[in-house]
Amino acid sequence: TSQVVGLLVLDYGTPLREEDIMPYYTHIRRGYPPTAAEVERLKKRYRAIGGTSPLAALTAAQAQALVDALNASTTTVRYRLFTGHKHCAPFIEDAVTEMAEAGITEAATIVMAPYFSLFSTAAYFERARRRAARYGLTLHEVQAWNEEPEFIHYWTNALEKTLSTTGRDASVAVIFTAHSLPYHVIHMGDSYPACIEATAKRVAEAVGLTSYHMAWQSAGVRGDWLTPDVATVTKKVADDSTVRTVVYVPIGFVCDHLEVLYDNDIECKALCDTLNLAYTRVDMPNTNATFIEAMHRAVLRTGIEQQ
Ligand code: FEC
Repeated sequence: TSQVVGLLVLDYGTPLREEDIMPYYTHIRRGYPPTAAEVERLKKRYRAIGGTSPLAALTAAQAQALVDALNASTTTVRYRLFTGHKHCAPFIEDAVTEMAEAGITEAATIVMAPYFSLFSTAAYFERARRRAARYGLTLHEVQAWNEEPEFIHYWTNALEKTLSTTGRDASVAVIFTAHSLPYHVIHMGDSYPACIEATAKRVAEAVGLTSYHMAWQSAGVRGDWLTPDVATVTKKVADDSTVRTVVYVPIGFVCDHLEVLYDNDIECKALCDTLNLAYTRVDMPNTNATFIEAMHRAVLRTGIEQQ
């Protein structure tokens, strides 16, 4: 029988019920509780997308598709799936402990965030590594997977599909978006913005766009964040009276969740309505086979099967 290795899939996490919103938001704030008004605003956003986010179910489906693809393509090892969240239980550390208790000594680990960031992926791995050290468990980390050709293919195909319905003349503006970051993280030398811009450029070139925009979305309410933000860019796009349609491409994210379903589909759409622009958004990867293949290849690149 082949050796059993772990596949540790990590994601942001989401509140499963309305009463989970307060502890979730407090965890995001590193233990400092948000104000009542901030919690109310967040509750309203979840209610507007149907009460809860599809993030939990979609991550579970993506992780299952990934482990199935891995097991279908190897006889050297047998992958066993474990999942942990950054901001809610079971936490990253819980998942690592569960692996160790199941007798796993080697595991590949991937974050459902494709771009390396000190704030995002590095923080997930740091927590996983610290807990794994307790058990002598070896983690093979996928540091980033935005450069996987299949990842670029997914977004190229998705954008082409949307442009086949909107047309691609000067009346259509394309805005690539990703989650904003607090400005101080950028001062720490984070490569996140540059990596996202490079991936957007590769997709734009593959699609043959002559012009496109990049914007940061979903910034928090406190402090300074990356610029330009998506509202500013949308207004700038509207200044050109030939533009009638905006196509949003949330290449920073990998499934339908609050930041896309609310911040794009409700907030950006409302802004487009006031500016007399037609709102369109490309489909998120979710369990698309090309997208799952990108993660599959990234896991193999860690060398976990060459033990
Ligand atoms: O669908 C869902 O229920 C969860 C969607 C969700 C994803 C996500 C991804 C990222 N975030 C990143 C950075 C920050 C920073 C702060 C921050 C705050 C929130 C809040 C909610 C939330 N985030 Fe998030 N994020 C998601 C949800 N995020 C809810 C709290 C309310 C709000 O501020 O809007 C600000 C922390 C602070 O206030 O101190 C910074 C980054 C990503 C993409 C990478 C990743 O997934 O790890 C970066 C999905």
